Amino acid sequence: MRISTFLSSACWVSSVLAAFDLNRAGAALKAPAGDSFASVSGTFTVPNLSGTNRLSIWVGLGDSLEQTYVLGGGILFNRTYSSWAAFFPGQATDTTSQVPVANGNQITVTVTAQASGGTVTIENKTQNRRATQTIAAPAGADPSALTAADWWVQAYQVVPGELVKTPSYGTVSFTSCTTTTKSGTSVPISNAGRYEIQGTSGQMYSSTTVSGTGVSVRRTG
Ligand SMILES: *[C@@H]1O[C@H](CO)[C@@H](O)[C@H](O)[C@H]1NC(C)=O
Ligand SMILES: *[C@@H]1O[C@H](CO)[C@@H](O)[C@H](O)[C@H]1NC(C)=O
Ligand SMILES: CC(=O)N[C@H]1CO[C@H](CO)[C@@H](O)[C@@H]1O
Repeated sequence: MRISTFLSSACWVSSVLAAFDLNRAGAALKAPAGDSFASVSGTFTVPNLSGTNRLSIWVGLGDSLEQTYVLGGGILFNRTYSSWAAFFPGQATDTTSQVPVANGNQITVTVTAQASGGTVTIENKTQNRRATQTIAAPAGADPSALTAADWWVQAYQVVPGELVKTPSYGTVSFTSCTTTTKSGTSVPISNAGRYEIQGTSGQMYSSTTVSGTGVSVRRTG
């Protein structure tokens, strides 16, 4: 799979206003100045998806709000469900054979930065299956300077050049959203900026809310 977009720094706003990203909804949290994230975690329930439109639900640590480099993992629906881990722009590893995914499963993703890369643990809590991938940082990435923690519902173009589309996902809620920074502090999720999936002519395909404990993304449009 390919995560083909970026978050422009111009998109960053406080939690009061939603920023518009072409294909992701959810939230991004900035590390305090001079600090960076050591880990991020989040739990969600896999929605009942069908049809030909694709969707991924994932948790990550990015180098900046521009997200040139992102260590993360989660699930993808592309006619069938799979699980994956990646340090983008490096190639994603398909982890489905270790952690299969089904509608209704409760999935926890934990991402940890390490000296030369990081680990992504995907756990199917419903059946107590988990797998940890250790992933080397791609060229140019600095795993000790990951300053954005993210929880995403990502849409894709089915036909390149066309508007993104999503299957009907209802509401995806990330719960137990936690972060730790290198200096050992925890940044409240309530400080996260919200993002929405927007079509090029302004249609909104999501409505994101951030609370004290989590992020909820409801499909609209
Ligand atoms: C979904 O599957 C199709 C066909 O195998 C593939 O071309 C496409 O890249 C996949 N999309 C994602 C987001 O992985
Ligand atoms: C999932 O949705 C399909 C319709 O798209 C429905 O037929 C099926 O019963 C649903 N499954 C569950 C477990 O809710
Ligand atoms: C990986 C794995 O064991 N997946 C399971 C997660 O839990 C659900 C519900 O028990 C199972 O249906 C999956 O097979």
